[in-house]
Amino acid sequence: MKDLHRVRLTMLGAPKAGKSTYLLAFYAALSRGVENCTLHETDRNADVMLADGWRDLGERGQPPEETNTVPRQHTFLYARALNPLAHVHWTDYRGGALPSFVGPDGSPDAEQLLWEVSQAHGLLLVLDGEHFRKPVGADRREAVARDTLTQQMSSVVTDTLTVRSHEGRPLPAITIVITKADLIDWSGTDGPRRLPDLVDELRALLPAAFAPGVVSAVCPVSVGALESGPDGGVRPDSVRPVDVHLPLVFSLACFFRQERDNLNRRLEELHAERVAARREWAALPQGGGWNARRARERLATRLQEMDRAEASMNQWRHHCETESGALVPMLRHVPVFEGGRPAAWAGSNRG
Ligand SMILES: Nc1nc2c(ncn2[C@@H]2O[C@H](COP(=O)(O)OP(=O)(O)OP(=O)(O)O)[C@@H](O)[C@H]2O)c(=O)[nH]1
Ligand SMILES: [Mg+2]
Repeated sequence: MKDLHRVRLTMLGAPKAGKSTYLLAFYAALSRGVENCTLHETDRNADVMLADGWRDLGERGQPPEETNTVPRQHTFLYARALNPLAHVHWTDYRGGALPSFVGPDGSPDAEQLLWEVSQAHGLLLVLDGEHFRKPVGADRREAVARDTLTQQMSSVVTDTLTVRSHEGRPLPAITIVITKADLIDWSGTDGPRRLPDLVDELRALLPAAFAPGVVSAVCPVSVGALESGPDGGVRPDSVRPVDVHLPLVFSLACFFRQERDNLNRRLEELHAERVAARREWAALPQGGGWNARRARERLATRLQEMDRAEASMNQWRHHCETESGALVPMLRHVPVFEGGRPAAWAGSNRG
C-alpha cells in the first residue's frame, strides 16, 4: 500500500460549532460505507474511540466532550469499491485554537493549526447552522461574523491563498460546512430558507472562499435534531445523520482533479522534452564518429527514460480521472464554485 495518495484536510470552526459531533457522525457513516466509498481509521485505538463516541451519543445521548488544547489527529484509509486509494489526515481542534495567539506566549495547538492550513489540500470551514435560521442581512452580518469566527477564518484562509499563489503552489479546496442544518427551516411555509440565498450570505461573510482560482462548495450537514430526553441527555431517535459524507466527497474529488491537471501539465512538459531530444537526434551527422555515436546512445537512454516516466504518469492520470469521475456525480445537489462562479463540471450546475 505504499503508492497511496496523502490527502490533508483541516477543519476550522468556532467553539461549539459542532465539529467533534460532526466528525463522529461522518466516521460512523463512512466506516459503514456510502456509495462504495469507505473510510477506516488506521489506528485501532482511535477507531474504537470514534465508534464509542458515536455509540455514547446514539445510545446514552451523551455528546462528545469539549475538545481540549491537545488536538485529536486521525489518519483514515479511504477506499472505493474495496480499493485502498488514499490516506486522509484529519485533525480535530478545539474551536478556541482559531482565535488564539501563536509564538512563545501562544497556544501550541494554534501554531499547529496554522501550519496545517498552510499544507492542507482541503479546508473545511465549519459554521454553526444556528446562526443561519434567519437570513443574514447587513444588519446581522457583523454579529454573525463575530460569533462564527468568519473574520479569523478569512484572515487565515486569505493568508494561505496569497502565499500559495505567490509560490505557484496549488490552492486548497474550500468546503463551507453548515452544521446543525436540521435547525434551518428549508421547506416550511413560513418563509423557508433557500440554499442559493444562504450561499449569497456566505459570499459576504467569507469572500476568500469565492476568490479567483478557488474551488469551493457549500454543504449543509446534520447529525440529527439531537433533542433532549427526560434524563437531560439526547434522545437516541433524534440522532439521524444527513449528508455528512459530502464534504469529504467534495474534497477528494477536488484532490483527484487537481492531481490529474498537474499530471496533464507534466505530460505536456515531457512531450516538449521529447520533441527537443528527437530534434537533437535528427541534427546529429549521419554515421558520424565516436562523438556522434556517444550522443546517440545518450539520447536513446533519455528517450527510454521518458517513455517509462510517461507510462507511469499516464497510469496515475487515468487513475485520478477514474476516481474524480466516480465522486463528482455524488455532488449533484451540492453548489460548487470555481472563482466564485458556479463550476460547470460539478454539483447542481451540471447539466
Ligand atoms: N441540532 C443539532 N445539534 C448539534 C448537531 N451537531 C452538534 N450539535 C450540538 O452542538 C454542540 C457542540 O458540539 P461539539 O461537536 O462539541 O462542538 P465543537 O465544535 O467540537 O466544540 P469545541 O470542541 O468546543 O470547539 C453539542 O451540544 C451538540 O449536541 C446537529 O447536527 N444538530
Ligand atoms: Mg470539539
